[in-house]
Amino acid sequence: MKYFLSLLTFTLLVHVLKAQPVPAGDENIPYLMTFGPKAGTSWGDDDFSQTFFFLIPKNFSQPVYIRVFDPDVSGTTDELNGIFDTRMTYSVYGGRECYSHKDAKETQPAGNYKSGNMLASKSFGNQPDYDNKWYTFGPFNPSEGEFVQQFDGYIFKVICDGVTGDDGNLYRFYLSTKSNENKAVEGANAFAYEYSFRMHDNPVEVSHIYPFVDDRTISVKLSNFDWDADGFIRIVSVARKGQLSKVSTEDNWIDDEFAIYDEEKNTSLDIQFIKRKSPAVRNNNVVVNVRNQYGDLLPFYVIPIGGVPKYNAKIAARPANARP
Ligand SMILES: [Ca+2]
Ligand SMILES: [Ca+2]
Ligand SMILES: [Ca+2]
Ligand SMILES: [Ca+2]
Repeated sequence: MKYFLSLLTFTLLVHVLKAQPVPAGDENIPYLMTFGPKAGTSWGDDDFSQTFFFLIPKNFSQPVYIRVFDPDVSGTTDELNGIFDTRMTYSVYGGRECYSHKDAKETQPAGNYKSGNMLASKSFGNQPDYDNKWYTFGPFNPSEGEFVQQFDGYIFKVICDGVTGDDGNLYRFYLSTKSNENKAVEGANAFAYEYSFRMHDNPVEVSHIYPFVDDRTISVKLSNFDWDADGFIRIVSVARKGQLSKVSTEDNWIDDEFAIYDEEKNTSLDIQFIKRKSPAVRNNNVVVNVRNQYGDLLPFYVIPIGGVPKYNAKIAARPANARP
């Protein structure tokens, strides 16, 4: 029994270290969520589109694959509205400006948000043969992405757009070195500037999003959409023990602005999404973004930069803009 337990622990540990799903382990977010465009926004998606960026370190030269779990809109994972009559298109972009174009880094699917070269695209609807299964895009040579100096690596963009219908598509990604299984790309990461996701149904589960605060940031505006009557949203950081944020209710946005402490620069914030204990809120879809004082969006890395921030009581927190 003891041997079995240690083997189990070891297996879990290896799994965690090797895992590179999107959403990732520390986020504890069950699924990304995108609705068909005929759905009312009260279902929890404000714009029927989700963009994710995948970052591959410069020195990684093997081909990569971008895999989608449950790409279809049917079955038990997805959110039924009447009958399943929804189509989603997933498109992979690389090349010049796939990341660096300003429209690619905004929250709305507007302007040239599909910038760059389309490398692959596929639509899925009510297709039970893809239910709870993986679909694989690729192989892609890392150099087909856009080289971005700031990241010292190549970036690919994946957009999931609701094309027709009114049902909710739940899905996940995995950046893999293999076409038929999930094998992590060493040193890779993924990030989004707006996160549309599904909360757990189980009230004990806490989901997390980790915006990275760079050294230019002196204040942020955290916005959330369609929180329903769920629990509360709390911000933890190296200098913040647990600050409650404002929560939206049904079908609306709410903003919460607060100053950044000097000690939080070049660290990630931990935005915690804590469920109401009773009665449990089920099928809660939420959208979140964070902007700095210039209106620029903060990236949410699935593997938080600097690790998950831990509050340190010894840090004498002062607002960044209070320093001479
Ligand atoms: Ca429907
Ligand atoms: Ca499905
Ligand atoms: Ca799905
Ligand atoms: Ca909701």
